[in-house]
Amino acid sequence: MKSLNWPLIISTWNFGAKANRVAWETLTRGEDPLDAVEKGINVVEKDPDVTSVGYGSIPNTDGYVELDAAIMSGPTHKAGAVAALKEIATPISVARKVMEKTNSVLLVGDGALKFALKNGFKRVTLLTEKAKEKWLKRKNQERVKKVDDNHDTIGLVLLDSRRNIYAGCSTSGLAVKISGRVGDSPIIGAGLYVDNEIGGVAATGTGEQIMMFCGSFLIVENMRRGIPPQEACDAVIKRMASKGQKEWVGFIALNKEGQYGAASLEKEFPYAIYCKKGEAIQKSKVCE
Ligand code: SD4
Repeated sequence: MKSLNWPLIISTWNFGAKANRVAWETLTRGEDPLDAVEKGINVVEKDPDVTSVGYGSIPNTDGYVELDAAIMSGPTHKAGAVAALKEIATPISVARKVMEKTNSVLLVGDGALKFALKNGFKRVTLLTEKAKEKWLKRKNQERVKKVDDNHDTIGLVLLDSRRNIYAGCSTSGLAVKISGRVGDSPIIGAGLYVDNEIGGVAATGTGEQIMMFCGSFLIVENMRRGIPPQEACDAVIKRMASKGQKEWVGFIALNKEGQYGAASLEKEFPYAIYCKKGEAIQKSKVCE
């Protein structure tokens, strides 16, 4: 291969740029690539101005912030996830502990909180005044369908210098979701998926639709057939559209050669890339 396009990191949305920077610094310090994924995502989780991930997120119908997150390691083909987790600001870190310290993949609700506390995580009040105001405004509206920056998942896919692939995602889900609702993000194969021989994918958008198509898994399987990441994403969006699915979704994908792409339904979304050449924000390809 002529140009060695790795390490390479891609992340969803504009806030992905902050996550990428920290992930890149962590990686280039020689730390574990999983630390890079986790620390990158932590930055977005801890940012109170991001009201769709971690601390400061918009709560569910009952006024509680419930968080979903997952992490997956290519070399071990292991994953960990948490769903409907309350009172912990960094669910990606809890997901990693699930992966590394248990034989389980997914812990939910009270069990996930109990596990987090047992592993040294501190309880915090996740609801901020800003998020509460937004919640009050939206509470009586129908679920917001349009794409906006306040309402989305951080998904990060990383190809390291050894060409191993890792991915993580974290979200509070759809704003003002029904209490107990879990989206795609903690579901392996939906919100994210990694096959270390092929590539990695992460999703954003309406989780119900992503889950019903096993979206991230399907894109990796397309790439397995030799389809480049961009076309692999396009094909899944088109399949959704062909079945009359109209809720907004988006995917980012990265393969083992360091090729990447992103596609979304009807409306573009920004995603952030970071590699040796520098960093950039790009727009997803819109498919219908
Ligand atoms: C979910 N996929 O829970 C997440 C939310 C999201 O744009 O990314 N919304 O369905």
